[in-house]
Amino acid sequence: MQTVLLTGFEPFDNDLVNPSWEAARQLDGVQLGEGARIVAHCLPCAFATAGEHLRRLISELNPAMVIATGLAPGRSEMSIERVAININDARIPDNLGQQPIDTPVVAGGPAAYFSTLPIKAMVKALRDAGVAAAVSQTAGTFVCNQVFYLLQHRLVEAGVRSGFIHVPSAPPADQPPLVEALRLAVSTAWLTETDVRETGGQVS
Ligand code: PCA
Repeated sequence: MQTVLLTGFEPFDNDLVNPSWEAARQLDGVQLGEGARIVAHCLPCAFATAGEHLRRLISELNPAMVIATGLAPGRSEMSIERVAININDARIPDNLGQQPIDTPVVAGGPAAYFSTLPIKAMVKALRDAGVAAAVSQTAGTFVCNQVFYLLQHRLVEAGVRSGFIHVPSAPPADQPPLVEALRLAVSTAWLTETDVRETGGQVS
């Protein structure tokens, strides 16, 4: 049985819950086809500890795919992230009170990494199911981008597909619940070998 590691984040910025973890934890143990199942874990929202937590999970679980998720306050759609950048620039302190400004995620690392998930197929599957979704060209410069960058830095050469999804605070009332949207995004990622060719671009 293969493992798809799915992470969410603990609450931050004085919130009491983080919808990314509320959705991810409900998918713990869910089967993806015959050969794989989701294992869900929560990451701390702290620059100093999130990466180490993730590194430990990856070495313990040896996952065949990793999808990290976090909350994007103010966004109203599922954001399938395309790119992680090598910069920390925190607008607010993290949960340990740290607020790095313009520091690299990995000193000397490449400027950016791309998601290795089938991001267009994921957006299409979500939209077909009535979920507002889009390719996002930036995962920000806070802890989510840091985790996304560290994930890609570690796994791109290992050939393990990985990426990041930002979830909205709450989907509009006429849309499927977040947990169903996340289940669909994860299963599409797992089951899609070759991404679909469909624009996810923006002019501005
Ligand atoms: N969102 C933050 C960090 C944790 C989370 O859920 C971010 O977008 O960086």
